[in-house]
Amino acid sequence: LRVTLLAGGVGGARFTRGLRDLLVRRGVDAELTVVVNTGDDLWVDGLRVCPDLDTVLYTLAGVVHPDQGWGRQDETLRVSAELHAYGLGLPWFTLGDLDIATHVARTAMLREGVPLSAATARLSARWPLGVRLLPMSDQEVETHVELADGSGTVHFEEWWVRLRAAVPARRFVQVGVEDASPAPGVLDALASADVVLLPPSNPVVSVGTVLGVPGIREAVRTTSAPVVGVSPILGGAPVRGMADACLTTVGVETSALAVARHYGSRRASGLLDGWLVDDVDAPAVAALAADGLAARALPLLMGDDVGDDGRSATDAIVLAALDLAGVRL
Ligand code: GDP
Ligand code: FO1
Ligand code: CA
Repeated sequence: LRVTLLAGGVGGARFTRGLRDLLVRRGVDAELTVVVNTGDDLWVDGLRVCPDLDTVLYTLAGVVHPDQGWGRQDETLRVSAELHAYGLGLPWFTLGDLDIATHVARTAMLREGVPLSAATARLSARWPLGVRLLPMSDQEVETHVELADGSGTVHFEEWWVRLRAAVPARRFVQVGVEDASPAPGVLDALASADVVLLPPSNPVVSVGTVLGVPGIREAVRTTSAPVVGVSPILGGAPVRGMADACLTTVGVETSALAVARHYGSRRASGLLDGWLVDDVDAPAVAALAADGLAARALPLLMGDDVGDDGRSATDAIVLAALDLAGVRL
């Protein structure tokens, strides 16, 4: 079973981990590929930091900080403290010691001319991930945010982390995207997939950014595989983070139905064949069916506690997504 996912950070990472673990437990021979957003990437003191790639990497490796959802568990901040003493670092962006080692390793490879996709493969090789991690592109693409109050433009991470998305965004700009191309393996992973999944990820600055790389949207549209997404919006609000602020900027209502319509039904030159919504959004199912989308409502909070049926909430979401795609395990 070949499954290709388009993902951002925490939501995409947790879903992919659940999918991988379920397929392993059921003995399904699977080839999983995650195409990860790199629009959040930034340079800090000469180091290339790739928040979403690292979140997926650490989550699949089992070394992610469990509460934060990003960064390493058992992290220390000695290097950052030393950098701050030199007047370096970003006061609003926490980089732990173990995490910095990843950025040093990656940057060393990039400076030798190794493309990001190959550097990511080498970082991944350290752990038995059971998933192929691909950056959306080897070229640098950065999401910048034009502030609505006219005070200027900031990097997406500064808007999200320092400003907590509290200053409305007028526009998101994907700097460098026109000159970017999909990383090696991305188009093939979409074309040759049996199933394409959009896990719960930010529809604008994670999945939207991946789809913005020339060629990727078309590859999702034209793959022979069914394309099924999981709503990151439950009952009119994101589960975590400020995706509502991002949706407002692009003129999309913060609802499971509006996000599905934003992606569009493949029958109407959109991307989706199926869409999972939470039980609280069950009334959207009929509206989605009228749009030509297979939809189902079930609890969409990804929890790992196992119930009486031996399944976790994440397992049930993964199984429902595969089921909508016509794969019964
Ligand atoms: P980020 O890069 O860390 O912000 O992560 P993503 O791009 O993967 O986006 C996270 C999105 O996933 C947010 O919009 C959340 O609302 C959503 N999300 C997080 N946890 C859950 C969950 O348990 N269930 C669902 N359905 N969505 C979730
Ligand atoms: N998120 C924060 O809220 N605060 C941080 O200081 C922070 C640092 C950070 C460092 C490395 C990394 O890989 C991720 C980091 N994140 C941090 C998480 C992350 O960048 C954002 O939550 C997402 O990119 C938003 O989509
Ligand atoms: Ca992110």
